[in-house]
Amino acid sequence: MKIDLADVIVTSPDRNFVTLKLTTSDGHVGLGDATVNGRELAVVSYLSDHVVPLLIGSDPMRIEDTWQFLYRSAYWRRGPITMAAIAAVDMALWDIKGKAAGMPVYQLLGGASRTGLLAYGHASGKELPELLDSVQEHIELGYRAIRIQSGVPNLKSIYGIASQGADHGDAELRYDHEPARRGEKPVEEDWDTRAYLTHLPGIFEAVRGEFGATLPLLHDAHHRLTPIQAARLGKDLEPYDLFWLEDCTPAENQEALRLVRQHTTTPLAIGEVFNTVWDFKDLIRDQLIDYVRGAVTHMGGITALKKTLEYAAMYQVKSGMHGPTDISPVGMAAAMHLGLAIHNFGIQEYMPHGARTDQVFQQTFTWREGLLHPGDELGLGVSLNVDEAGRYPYERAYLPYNRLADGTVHDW
Ligand code: EZ4
Ligand code: CO
Repeated sequence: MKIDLADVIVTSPDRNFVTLKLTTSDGHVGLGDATVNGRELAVVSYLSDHVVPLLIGSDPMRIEDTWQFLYRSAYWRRGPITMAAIAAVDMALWDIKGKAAGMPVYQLLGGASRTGLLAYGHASGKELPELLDSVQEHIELGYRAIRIQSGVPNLKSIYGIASQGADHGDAELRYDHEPARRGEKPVEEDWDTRAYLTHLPGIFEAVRGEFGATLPLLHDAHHRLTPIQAARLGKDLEPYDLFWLEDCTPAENQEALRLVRQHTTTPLAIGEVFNTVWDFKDLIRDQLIDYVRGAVTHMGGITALKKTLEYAAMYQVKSGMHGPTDISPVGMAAAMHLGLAIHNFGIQEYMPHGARTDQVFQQTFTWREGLLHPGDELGLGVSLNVDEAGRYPYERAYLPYNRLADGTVHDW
């Protein structure tokens, strides 16, 4: 069997997605997600200009060898664009191997270690009543774990608040709080760490007061804090027993987490922007985190994330794979197959895609009683309707960014 065709498909049903489609000489089709939110066309070029010519004629069964070849032969290693491109190839090859073997991918990875994947959803509100309604809605949707994001007094627009979509004229689009906005320039948002740190503990107190002590609650600080600010937040949130505090400091400096860890027992999750095991190595080895947020799409594929998670398992660190709507249905399926198979699964982030996205990508996963399951179709279980995809050409879109009151650019 050989790879005959490699197509890079860009489509923008509810948002931009980049998908690699490999077709083999035996007629098997494999799909891989290569979406990097706000920088999609860079991955398109990396794939079409540099990777596709290397794949044509090669053996699709050699997943590990292809990964090592693409990683090492480029000479220039790591980075989000490179690793998303490698991830797409890797996913597509697992998809093909599953179809050729007559099995869903999770079977190739060792089989199911559980009946389904605990998933968390995103509740948010500009003000407390809107947030409490949103938590209630998520409970009714079946979520058994819920992320809590709140507006902050005097800040107009911040990360993670779904209802702000309407403020930017996108009410009809299901961006929710996954806020890459179509347009020529990124939307500017505002930030004030002091106001946030003062406000947030009261929000958690109110949510616990309303919904009780047992519901697992999560929070994303989205890289905006210094280590000592993050340490204070972790301590202040201890009475509310968080499942995790996510991305409390910028991810580049692994050492920052040591200071946070010394001060708080609030569990820590990090790594949605990481690309390789090297970004996680010290954090795992020194037991500075509890959950690995890496996505299959951004960590170089199933092959690479599986190795990272097996390393994490030695330190009782669990998976918490990134699952916003900018991970395509193909990337989500890959996450579900991997999460079902590994022993140290923790939780899966899950936001439903929009209706147009579901028309472009036919999915076969199930969502029952708060648990996800990738289904038992062969391979990853996702197919792509190329004609439907073609109805939604790429539209320029950027993630927002932050400025402080004095105009200084801040982490978003
Ligand atoms: O901001 O996926 O935990 N989830 C997140 C996401 C990220 C977006 C960036 O593309 O932090 O909402
Ligand atoms: Co996050």
